[in-house]
Amino acid sequence: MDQGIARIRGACGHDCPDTCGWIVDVQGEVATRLRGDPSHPFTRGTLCAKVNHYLERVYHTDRVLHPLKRVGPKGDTRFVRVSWDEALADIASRWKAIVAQSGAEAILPYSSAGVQGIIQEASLDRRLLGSMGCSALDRTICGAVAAAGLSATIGTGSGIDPESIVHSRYIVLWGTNTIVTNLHYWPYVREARRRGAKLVVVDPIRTRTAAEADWHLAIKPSSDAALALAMMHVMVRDGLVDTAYVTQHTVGYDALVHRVREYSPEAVSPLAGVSADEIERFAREYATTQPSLIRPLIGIEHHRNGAMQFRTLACLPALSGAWRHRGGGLARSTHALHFAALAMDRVLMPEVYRPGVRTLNMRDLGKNLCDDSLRPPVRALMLYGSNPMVSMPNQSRIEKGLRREDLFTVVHDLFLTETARFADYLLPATSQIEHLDLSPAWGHLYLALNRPAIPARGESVCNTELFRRLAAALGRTEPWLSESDESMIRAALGSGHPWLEGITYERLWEEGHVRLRCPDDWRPFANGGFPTRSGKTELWSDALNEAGLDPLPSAGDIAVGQGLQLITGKALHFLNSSYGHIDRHRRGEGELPIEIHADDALERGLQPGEVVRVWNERGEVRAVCRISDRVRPGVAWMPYGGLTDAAGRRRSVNILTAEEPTDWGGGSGLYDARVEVGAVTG
Ligand SMILES: Nc1nc2c(c(=O)[nH]1)N[C@H]1C(S)=C(S)[C@@H](COP(=O)(O)OP(=O)(O)OC[C@H]3O[C@@H](n4cnc5c(=O)[nH]c(N)nc54)[C@H](O)[C@@H]3O)O[C@H]1N2
Ligand SMILES: Nc1nc2c(c(=O)[nH]1)N[C@H]1C(S)=C(S)[C@@H](COP(=O)(O)OP(=O)(O)OC[C@H]3O[C@@H](n4cnc5c(=O)[nH]c(N)nc54)[C@H](O)[C@@H]3O)O[C@H]1N2
Ligand SMILES: [Mo]
Repeated sequence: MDQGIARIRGACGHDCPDTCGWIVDVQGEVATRLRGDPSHPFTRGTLCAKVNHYLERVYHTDRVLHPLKRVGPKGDTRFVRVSWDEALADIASRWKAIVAQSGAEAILPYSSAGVQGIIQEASLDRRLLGSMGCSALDRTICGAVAAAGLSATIGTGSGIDPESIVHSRYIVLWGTNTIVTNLHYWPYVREARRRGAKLVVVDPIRTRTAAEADWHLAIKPSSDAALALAMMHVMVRDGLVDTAYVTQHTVGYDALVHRVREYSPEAVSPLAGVSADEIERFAREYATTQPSLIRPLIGIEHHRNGAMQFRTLACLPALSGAWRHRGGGLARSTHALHFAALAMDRVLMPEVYRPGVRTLNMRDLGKNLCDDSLRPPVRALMLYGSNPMVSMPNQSRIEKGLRREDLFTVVHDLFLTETARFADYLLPATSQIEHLDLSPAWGHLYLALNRPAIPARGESVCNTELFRRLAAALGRTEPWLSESDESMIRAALGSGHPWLEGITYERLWEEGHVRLRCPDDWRPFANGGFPTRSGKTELWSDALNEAGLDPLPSAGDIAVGQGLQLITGKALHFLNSSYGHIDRHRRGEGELPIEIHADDALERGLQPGEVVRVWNERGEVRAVCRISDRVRPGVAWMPYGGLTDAAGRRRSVNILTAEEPTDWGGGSGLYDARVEVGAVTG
């Protein structure tokens, strides 16, 4: 060890499946280096285009380091520095007045996964705001629809251990851009290919990942369920179904057989935009090359038929019998596996929440803020770990709502985000190297302890400390509102779950990360045992039937409409909206582009490199036109996460998206937006 340098293990807190282990070098109280932990099996000593520069974020001159109070009109960003005591006292008295006049439901907490970890993401905030009886927030913008869809079929949103992909022989990355969004999984895919696996990518865009595949199926957006039904059609017709598995471990097979009759490859080909021959081949290869693995992540849930798409995909591994084999089946988020092992109720304490409060969906922020008929109206917002002005649909309506002079908005963040510009109080938040957290992952089974490496910068506080302070300012004295961070983490680890055996706070403190004690060769559904009502894969679902939904898999509501269908997927240099204000990352992405097919450009008379208008009934952005065969005719691609358009205006791509509920599970049909593209005139 070098003289005077302490090396502290931690874990990335971003909303990303990889949850990398990192090592921070600290001299005195200054972090001098942050690198991927070479001993972390998933991280393997490397980070990513974003987090390689994490210390620039920590020490950025734009960091908010003191509580700020608005002095100008909303959105003018004129703030003055105030003390924590002053800010807390004023917030407490404003909230008390609102509660007295309109009831606590007039206060809406608003947070997402800006920091991921069991205490900083959700703990004392839930206890305090839940026990006050504030409105509840339905946090379904990411993962909830996928989980709801999969659960309808297999009872869970997760599947096998993603690492067992190395044993797969046929891998389908289905609507996920692994190299951009899940980079540390790529070496596992490569290893499987080295051992002979074939890689298929199903994605309307020829992403970086699709370009690396053995076979790219450039499907039409939201037609995945139709494609899967056609695959099942072929499997049933050609006797490629694992009948023993289906008989023992599924319900509703006969009804499914009846259903898939109408989904012949010829019938589905025009819907999915791939040829009947390709569908035949895909079905045959998928069914006969075992172990076969389907790997979706989030992309396909951002459609109106998102849940049905996931539900339908989840039928395939039962028909193929892929669950039997190591490396076969379906692998999605591992969060549910971590959360099943940890004693989360001890952290969240749902028993203290006031029952019967209303729930508002996070997708509808703009709508709710502008809704005069809402009783009580939203009079106060407590925002943290989310930047809805950029990340939620219908940016213009959100802005209109946030501009309301009668709305009292408190934002807790590290930066003056697009949302924080409209705050009445902006409170400084710590970065991940300044606070403690326990970090489960949604892309693997390593649980990490994130140790603080440096003291909190300026007067910033972590989320848990913020809510301890708010509770005290409100005069609340219950001990569970001031529980320490360490105590909550120890409580979560103390579940007695077999997968946590031997995983103690002390061990995590020393080692940084430990793999959950998932059995070797874990094949959760090799012998059935699905956590569904019937204990089987539910090809027919009574639960959906009772909810008035189609009990069988179907193509769902495939997006159609005028103009181009706009997919706004994740960008390499941004993490959702984070890093959008940092020059290095903006340069990395360049000016906001729109990629369209040559046919669509020709029809509109557009040239490559030209700045064009992209618009619909909700708004307009300017973007640099890229003409590319990475997209199919009728589909346009723009990266999500940037803060400005190509004319330098504060407009994100979400000015073009609508608050559009999906079939079930919440969420929003973000990728169903329709746009027109044209020359800038005048
Ligand atoms: N660099 C970077 N990494 C990130 C993030 C980031 O912002 N930047 N964000 C993180 C977060 S929060 C998440 S949720 C994950 C998301 O990880 P992914 O799910 O991998 O990411 P997305 O870009 O949402 O969508 C993946 C792909 O789905 C495709 N797609 C869209 N519609 C359809 C469809 O109907 N059918 C099919 N088959 N494909 C479709 C898109 O073209 C896109 O390439 O990434 C995480 N990682
Ligand atoms: N058009 C389009 N829209 C999308 C998507 C898309 O693909 N296309 N993806 C959707 C998805 S999958 C997701 S997950 C959402 C993400 O949407 P958001 O959850 O809003 O994500 P971010 O924009 O990264 O905002 C996170 C904020 O948390 C702050 N933060 C970080 N750490 C802390 C902390 O410790 N404490 C506090 N208080 N704040 C902290 C960051 O500075 C940042 O401002 O976007 C969704 N919106
Ligand atoms: Mo997400």
